[in-house]
Amino acid sequence: MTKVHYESFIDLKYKPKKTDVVCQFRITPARGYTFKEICSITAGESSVGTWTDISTVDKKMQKKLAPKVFYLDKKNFRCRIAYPIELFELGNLPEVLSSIGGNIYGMKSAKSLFWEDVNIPKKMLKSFKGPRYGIKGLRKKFKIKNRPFIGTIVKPKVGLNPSEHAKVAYESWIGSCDIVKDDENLTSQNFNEFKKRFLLTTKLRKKAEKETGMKKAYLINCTAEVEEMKKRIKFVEENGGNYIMLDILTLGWGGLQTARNFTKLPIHAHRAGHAMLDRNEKDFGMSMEVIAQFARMVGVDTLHIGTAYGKMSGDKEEVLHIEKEMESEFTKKTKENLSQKWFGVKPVLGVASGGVHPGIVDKIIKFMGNNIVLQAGGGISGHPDGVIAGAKAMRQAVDATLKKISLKEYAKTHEELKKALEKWG
Ligand code: CAP
Ligand code: MG
Repeated sequence: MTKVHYESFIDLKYKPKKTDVVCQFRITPARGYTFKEICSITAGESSVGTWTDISTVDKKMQKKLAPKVFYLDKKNFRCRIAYPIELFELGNLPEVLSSIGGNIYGMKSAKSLFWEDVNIPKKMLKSFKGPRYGIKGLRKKFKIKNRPFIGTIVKPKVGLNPSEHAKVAYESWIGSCDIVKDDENLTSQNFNEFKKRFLLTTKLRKKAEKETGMKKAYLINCTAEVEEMKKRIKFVEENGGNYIMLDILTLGWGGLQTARNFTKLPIHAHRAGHAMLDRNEKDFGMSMEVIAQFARMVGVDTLHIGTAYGKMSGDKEEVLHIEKEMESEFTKKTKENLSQKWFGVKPVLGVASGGVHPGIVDKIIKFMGNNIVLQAGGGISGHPDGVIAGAKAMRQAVDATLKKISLKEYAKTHEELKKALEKWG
């Protein structure tokens, strides 16, 4: 294999400018390369460089656009690269990701390469819209002061027809869920077409709002080819919808930007497929934290971030770290992480979902706090007494936790919770 020749982008004396995009990678070199070399190659391949010297280069422009590897931690195979803002087209996230997180993943010279963290400068943040509602805006819109939001996903994921779907949603709301959402793989299949599902479910949402006196949200999945997605969002807006849902990774960042520019409704971000990118830090990928930071920058209002106690991967440390990055105005630098100042970009409400049931509600609230959506699909539709009882059991688990009463104790006087604990522990 020809050893590639990149000019060096190493400058350990360099102090990043306020306008630089700073990225942290964990990189191990393939045989024949040193750690320092692979960090420099990564900087080159993700910006202005290629595998050989070229005759066409304008030295002055090259210098202006060249990134700097300013930090090397050989022990942990960690490096930090500062990219000049001029390298990027502001307001165009697909371009930013094609640059920083594009070709580098295919380089033979890297044995593993994981994009761990990013510090996004003000200039780039402000070239995107950010969340329209964020945590405060959602609490105001749905009149939920301090407690966690309670949500469900209509189950089974797919297979119900529109009226069966609407019935499950209605029962969830009557049982005191605030939020009902479609599953990530339900869009407009023949057995459950988008418009019919939306109209029937929205009619019952309004009925449930009247009967309970509480605001209710229906997160309909508008993921589709972008022009079709826009038509569906428009239909939702024109027919009394109050929220949309998108599978942001499969839709793509460009599509998400289009939706954020197009809709006035809150956007729920499902992260289907994220684990393909972020699950194996010792391999090739990018962290859920980086994904979450870009989702906040573009402008989602709710985002799945994990539970640590449910069925999906992601331990407490990771989930908490992402939650902090979604909620805070500023996260400080550590040995393992970059700082991030958000310059007023609204906080995103984290969604704790995946194998959630009343028996783990107290643990989740204890470590994630109240600024979350506690979302249970099977944990509500699987209740022995049905959906209404399942939703009530979730609400009772939240109430018990907020009143600092143990679930076991509270179950003595709350039948639905008792049944749920008997079934799932
Ligand atoms: C949960 C869920 C969500 C996952 C996604 C599912 O259903 O609807 O898609 O939470 O994972 O299909 O599995 P259950 P994450 O409540 O029945 O488990 O939140 O980690 O992105
Ligand atoms: Mg799902």
